[in-house]
Amino acid sequence: MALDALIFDVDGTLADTERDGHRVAFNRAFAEAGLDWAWDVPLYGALLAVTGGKERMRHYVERYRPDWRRPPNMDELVARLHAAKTRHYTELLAQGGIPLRPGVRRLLETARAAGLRLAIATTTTPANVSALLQHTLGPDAESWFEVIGAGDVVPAKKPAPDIYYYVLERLGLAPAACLAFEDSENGLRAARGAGLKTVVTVNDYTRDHDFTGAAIVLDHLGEPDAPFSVLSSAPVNGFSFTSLDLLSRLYAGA
Ligand code: XBP
Ligand code: MG
Repeated sequence: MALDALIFDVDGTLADTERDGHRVAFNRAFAEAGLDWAWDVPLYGALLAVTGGKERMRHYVERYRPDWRRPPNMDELVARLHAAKTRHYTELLAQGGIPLRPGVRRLLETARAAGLRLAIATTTTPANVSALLQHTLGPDAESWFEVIGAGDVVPAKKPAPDIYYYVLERLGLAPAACLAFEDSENGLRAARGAGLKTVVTVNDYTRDHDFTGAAIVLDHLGEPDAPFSVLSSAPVNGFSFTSLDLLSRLYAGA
């Protein structure tokens, strides 16, 4: 079977969005609502174990604020806070504050030119994906991706494989025809759970995660003038950035 499609996670993979993007947006929404919830960098790193912003807020209250007096309708508060947070986050993206990670634009453009199909499988909210793609790749960038699987379209978020099954079904492809790109243990477990070979690029929040089962673990996708560092044992002799040739070898070998 040939490699037909590349399926990308968003947060932490296309761009380093969590520490200076989502986390800041959550804190702005909390302050706006008059809540004394403040997620500093280390706490947010711990909270990232729970994927999904709404689920993360519920987890925060249960795990860290047991004495906080819950309102009668917690679901309504969470939904309202999440809508505000998404507004703050998309505003941050519009200000150009979150660039793509190294090698992302290059790989997307090279893959498109070679006729590979592209898709997205993410836990974040669809509006966030649109804003990131438009503000980093341009107004028509969403059309580069045949399928964008995002947020609540599936009942269970990562590490459940649901979002990858959702994308594979809409691509009409078997997992064996695709490669996934992820940044976290939850993401790798979701992709592997759906049977996908997976390339991992780590970031400050995920560097120490368990990436057993990844086809390769890198610090980033690399550029011709900015070589990647290989953090796992993988046969990449002679490669210094993620070319289609390297991906084909990983695909064939993994
Ligand atoms: C990362 C997530 C998301 C974001 C916050 O998604 O788990 O929940 O942290 O976005 P992925 P929302 O790595 O799968 O792209 O608040 O919209 O959930
Ligand atoms: Mg991610």
